[in-house]
Amino acid sequence: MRISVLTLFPEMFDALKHSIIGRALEENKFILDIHNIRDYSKDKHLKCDDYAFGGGCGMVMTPQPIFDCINAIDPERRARRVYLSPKGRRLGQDLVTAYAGLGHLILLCGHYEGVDQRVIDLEIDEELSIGDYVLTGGELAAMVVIDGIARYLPGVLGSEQSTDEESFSNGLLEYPQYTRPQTFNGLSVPEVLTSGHHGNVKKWRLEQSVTITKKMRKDLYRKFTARNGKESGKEK
Ligand code: 4H4
Repeated sequence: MRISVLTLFPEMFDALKHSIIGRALEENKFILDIHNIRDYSKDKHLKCDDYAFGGGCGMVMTPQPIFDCINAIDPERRARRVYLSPKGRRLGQDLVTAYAGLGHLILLCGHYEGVDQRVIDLEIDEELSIGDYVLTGGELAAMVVIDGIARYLPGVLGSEQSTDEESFSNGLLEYPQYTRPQTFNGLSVPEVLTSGHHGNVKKWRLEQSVTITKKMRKDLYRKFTARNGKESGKEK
């Protein structure tokens, strides 16, 4: 998979050179190319923003540099072209896994009040939001998308990690996790987890997941019980 990013601040993506994503990039598990929109500006001062027609506060990113940049990256228009924006479709596990199956994903990062609508109309397939708030730029949103996708790409998560039993994978939030020491500040690990009885561990984990989901995400809980016809686990 190739992910191409259009941004005015390419150096922000140095943050992805660390940890699991950094190793995956070094091992070519996926390709990430970062493009500076400003390199494509035909303005003599390399301007990439201007005042909004109709007035109002804030600047808008001009269409020409973005248009030329995205078409230099994807001249045959084969990539899925996504613009990070508060007006977009909400990112969820379904979209993350769908994007992970793409050959080439382009992420356009807006700034200021966003980008000129004409470049969205002409060059963008869909707008995507990571949440109902307005950020100073789309770069952090793009990194969230990249991180979420990368976890589903072959070879990125080691054999000791898996996307199988984590939050949202079965429609529930994940159960509590514990590690050594067995007692910490007077608090002990639930006995079932050290019992060696795998069936009881599995049952306890499901019960915990259902209880946590019921408490924290009624929406997910309702979908889960509707799918499973009853309350599975000893919800409190
Ligand atoms: C884009 C601000 C579009 C406002 C932006 C608009 C998010 C988000 C975000 C910098 C850019 C902001 N990106 N999820 N939330 N005029 N990006 O806030 O369309 O409202 O992804 S606008």
